[in-house]
Amino acid sequence: MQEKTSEAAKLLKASRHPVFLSGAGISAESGIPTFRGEDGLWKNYRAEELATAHAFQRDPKLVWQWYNWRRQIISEKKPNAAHYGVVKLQKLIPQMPIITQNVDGFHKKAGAKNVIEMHGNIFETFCFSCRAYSDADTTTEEVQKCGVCKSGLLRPGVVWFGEALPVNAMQQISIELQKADLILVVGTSGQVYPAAGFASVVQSKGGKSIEINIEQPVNVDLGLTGKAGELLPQIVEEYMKL
Ligand code: BV8
Repeated sequence: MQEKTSEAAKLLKASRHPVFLSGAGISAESGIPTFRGEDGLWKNYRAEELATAHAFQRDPKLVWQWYNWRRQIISEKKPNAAHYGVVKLQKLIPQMPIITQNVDGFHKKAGAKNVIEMHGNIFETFCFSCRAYSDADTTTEEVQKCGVCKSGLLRPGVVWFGEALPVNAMQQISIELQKADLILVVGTSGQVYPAAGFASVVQSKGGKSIEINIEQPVNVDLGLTGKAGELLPQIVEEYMKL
């Protein structure tokens, strides 16, 4: 595998503007369940039953408590070697933005800069009706009323299925993808759009794609099969030899 991590380092070194894209797999070694894996979140729940505005309107308490359960898990865990590997890589390639589908906040927690949390952050909360952000306690069992409009219910600050992504995040991402000549994709099943289409945007402009996944990556210029927590630090090591 050293040959591949060295090849990845060379591609990164030769790149003028690489972008980094992560999914739930980069937090797997922190002990946070992914969505579609063997022990994934969606194994016991259906995304449509929980991660949608309709689900929240139908049963706000169920959805709120599901996010409480996930926040509890995340707050007991910490970033892993993969997150710290990306921070080291970004120190070597400061122009590399980190686009993440994850809502756990672990890239920022590990010290990464220029992080675009395209699906929001599970520890943020805003009002379902007036959309005012709230710093209310997110550990309560009960769904809380908005302190601004007094009528709406507070919801997690994440992007649900069927919801548009934050405008500023999408604007930033399109600027980065236009400049990108390489994309490094780590720990995503590539099932969720628009993130799942980012690699083909870069490739369609003649850019290169590298992917790290425990399952063999396909349709990429360079695929590394293995754990992000092992491979990312190895790529950094190889990069520093160049
Ligand atoms: C939108 C927040 C439009 C909530 C999430 C085409 C174009 C546009 C939209 C669509 C489209 N087709 C369908 C859609 C709709 C939909 C969609 O994509 N549906 C899918 C299911 C087909 N998309 C949307 O609704 C998006 N909105 O496009 O809006 C619009 C415009 C205007 C007006 C209205 C609407 C919004 C999508 C956001 C959904 N929210 N999360 C929450 O977290 O509860 S998505 C959710 O899935 C998470 O954010 C997660 O990050 C994301 C993707 O999953 P992955 O990260 O890939 O995780 P997964 O478990 O699947 O895979 C983990 C991978 O890691 C695996 O491959 C595994 O092998 C690997 N792995 C495991 N361990 C390791 C590892 N790899 C390396 N090392 C390890 N140790």
